[in-house]
Amino acid sequence: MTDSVQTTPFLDQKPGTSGLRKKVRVFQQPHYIENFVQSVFDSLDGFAGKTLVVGGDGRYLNREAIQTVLRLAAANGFGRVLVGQGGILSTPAVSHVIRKYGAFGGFVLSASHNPGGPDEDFGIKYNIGNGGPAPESVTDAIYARTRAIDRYRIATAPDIDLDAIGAAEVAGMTVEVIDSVADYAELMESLFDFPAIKALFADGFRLSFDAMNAVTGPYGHRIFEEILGAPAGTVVNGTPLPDFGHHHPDPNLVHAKELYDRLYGPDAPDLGAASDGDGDRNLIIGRNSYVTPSDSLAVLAANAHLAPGYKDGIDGIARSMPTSGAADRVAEALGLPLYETPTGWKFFGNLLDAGLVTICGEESAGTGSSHVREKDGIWAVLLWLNILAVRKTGVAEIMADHWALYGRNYYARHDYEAVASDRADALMAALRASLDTLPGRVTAAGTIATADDFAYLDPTDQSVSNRQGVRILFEDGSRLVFRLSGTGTEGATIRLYIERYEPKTGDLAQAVDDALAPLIAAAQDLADISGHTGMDAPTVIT
Ligand code: VG1
Ligand code: CO
Repeated sequence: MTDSVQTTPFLDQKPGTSGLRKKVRVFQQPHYIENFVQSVFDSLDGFAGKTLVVGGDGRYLNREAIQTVLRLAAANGFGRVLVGQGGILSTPAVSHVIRKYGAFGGFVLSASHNPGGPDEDFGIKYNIGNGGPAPESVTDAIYARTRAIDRYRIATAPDIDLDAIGAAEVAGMTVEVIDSVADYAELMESLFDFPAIKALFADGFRLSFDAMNAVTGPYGHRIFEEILGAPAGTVVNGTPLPDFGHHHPDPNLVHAKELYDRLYGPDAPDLGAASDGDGDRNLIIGRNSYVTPSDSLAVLAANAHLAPGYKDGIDGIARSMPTSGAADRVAEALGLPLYETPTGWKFFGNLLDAGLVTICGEESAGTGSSHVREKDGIWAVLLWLNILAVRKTGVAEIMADHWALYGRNYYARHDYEAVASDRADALMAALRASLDTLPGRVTAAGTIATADDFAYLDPTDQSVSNRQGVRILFEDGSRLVFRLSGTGTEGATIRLYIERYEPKTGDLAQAVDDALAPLIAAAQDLADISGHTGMDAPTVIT
């Protein structure tokens, strides 16, 4: 039986950088999830009888939200839904399953790296038929619909058993509960030299992979330990927990500190890696050798041809605007196009679909390729493993070689979290108002060459995205970028991205803090960060 339920709009259902993210208690309001999911369906055409994919990162509310999505999908006329066992599917796995089974689209239930639990965060993201996040045209339509919605359609049906693999039924619609890992593991095996990586582990190579009590636990256990033969214990924190064990599942130097200490401690493993809540991010640390995500993107692009899936080379590279220019140097050397997009994976989808690029990345620990339409944490670790297996050398040596060839982009990101929204807006407004006066100004870090608010013209559909971050470019190629986060759920987060290029003939072994100190001082001066925020230091440095 299907009911049409009357409802009234919630005015705060605006998707951000990556879907709708709010506190769990916001999502728990009656009609809240239903309104959003119905608004997604109301913004789409032609899905009657088609397949939908649903999965999440296992956080608090995941199972309940999945049952709700199933009832709405049935009432709205979908023919079939594929759901990960236990409600578990990583973001890249959802992307792959959509593509592999020709689904109409899918929902990822996750707030990614944000904490989980009854007092923490939840999220819903809709992906389209190419497997990637809905583009802005779709998220804008969804938001408009959430502000006008007056009814939703929902089936009356009991919960299905999410743990039992196999077919079930919700009000006449087929639901197939699928193995969360199998399709994805098969894809990885098609891209990488598994025998070579197996031999690496058999030789005693040690990986420590921190799944952060989040979605990549089952993927890591199956792929690294069961299939590739890494010893038990390679994967730590490998069981997805609804509250991620009270941690932030954010693979950075603050929240993955234990991993960092292990890699910089005595008897360190050869490679340390971690992924986030929904499995799309990756952190890479060699023995005594942290790799910035921007550098990791450059190294993966430069060495991708060593993996079977990329043996004929890559077509191009895309990076988000705040990501360092390290990948640009690789693109230039390889004679490949380099695209600079706004922050968020949704901007890579068109470039990948058009075959303009093969590898994409963001400074926020996201790298991926044309194999799916999301960033992919396990994929990045496997590509590193494949490269290490072929080059038969360590991470630190690979980095030193890379910088000796291309020069080094010293880089850091400073986050000022939980700033009152009006204060953060005032800082950005003042910066934007000063843009015209900046060129020619002399600072602690040298003279400013240009300053602008980044705008992106999508070369495939000519769509324009404005106000994507303030860029201040210095005469020596150094750069400061300021933007506000679009994924937080409390106040505002100011992100300051700092970059300085050192040519290969320069000093490639400086401490990052020292290399960036003059730029950090200039940023303070130009934006009056402490004056606006009342904070004298960032809350997180990555
Ligand atoms: C952040 C990152 C961005 C990333 C986004 C989603 O967005 O900066 O690079 O694409 O999170 O990642 P923002 O707007 O807070 O800066 V995830 O792993 O949360 O899906
Ligand atoms: Co994520």
